[in-house]
Amino acid sequence: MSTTWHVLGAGSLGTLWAARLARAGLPVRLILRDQARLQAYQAAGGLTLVEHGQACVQAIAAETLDTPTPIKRLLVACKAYDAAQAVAHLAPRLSADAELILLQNGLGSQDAVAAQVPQARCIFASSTEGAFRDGDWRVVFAGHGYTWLGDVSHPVAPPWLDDLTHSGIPHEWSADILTRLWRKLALNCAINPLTVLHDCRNGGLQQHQCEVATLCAELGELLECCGQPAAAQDLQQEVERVIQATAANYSSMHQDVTSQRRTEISYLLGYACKVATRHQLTLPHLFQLQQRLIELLQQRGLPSD
Ligand code: NAD
Ligand code: KPL
Repeated sequence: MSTTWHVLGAGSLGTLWAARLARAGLPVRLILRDQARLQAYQAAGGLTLVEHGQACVQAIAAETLDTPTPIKRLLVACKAYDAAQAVAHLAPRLSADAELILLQNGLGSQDAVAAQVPQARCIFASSTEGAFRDGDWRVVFAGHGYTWLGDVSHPVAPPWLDDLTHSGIPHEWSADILTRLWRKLALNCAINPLTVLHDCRNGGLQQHQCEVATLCAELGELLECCGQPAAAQDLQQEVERVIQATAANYSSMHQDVTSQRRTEISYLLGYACKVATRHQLTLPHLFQLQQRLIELLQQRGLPSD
């Protein structure tokens, strides 16, 4: 009997995973905030996955945070700023051998979650897949990509990676998951805040090459200083490549600001600046970028943390 995949955070990425796992015949349960959300979900008749323009409804089982049954495998798909609190709520339900898979972008939230559940194995993930919701309980699979998973304190891959293979979730076990997360963080720091400040698509940054290059140099210095030289390698070239490859897209932070949603700034640029301060590094452009972004968020009435 397969272990049930409990999915905490029935948003874009969580439902994308849930829909594919359930489609492969694996046991999945969505964990919703409260009874009202559960009733709304049940009234909708399930979850709709839209892939290649085709919509498919699946009646995936759901429960609330307060359901008393134990949890052995938990996919945490909340935003970085919600993850630790949401997991703390579920801590009493976790079995002694529980495993958590943390899908959060950026850094900082993973340690905050792990601190809530010291007995559990926490597996970090970094994903280049893309999904968005185009309605309640509907998710659109927008960008095919890859998910790397790894465990900083235990290098052996878990056997349930086979579930991902059977579900068609492209993935790889990574011995250097922190390097992957740092590299993605650096890319996001070099691109996302500037797209917000210049109010442009990613491709618009081709008009701001000097600013991008200066940030890449400072981010490279930070990565070297905190023991991540591999994440610093050819950073500027990769940032330029991503800008070109995603020129027509708005960055996720730009989309959040446009939609008046809270950003994950504290787990991206905020985290980078915090680590730089800890290492007493002088990175004036990075700190100035953070200050400009915070001011813009405050002007828009959005949280700046
Ligand atoms: P989302 O906002 O669509 O989904 C998060 C969900 O968590 C929401 O439905 C929210 O209601 C729920 N939630 C928050 N607190 C909760 C609680 N206490 N109990 C129950 N549910 C709770 O976010 P997303 O876009 O799926 O992103 C999740 C994470 O994955 C982020 O860190 C993001 O950066 C990362 N990520 C997303 C994508 C993507 O394409 N969406 C791609 C790569 C990485
Ligand atoms: O991950 C991204 C995002 O928008 O969050 C890219 C496309 C790499 C830009 O930083």
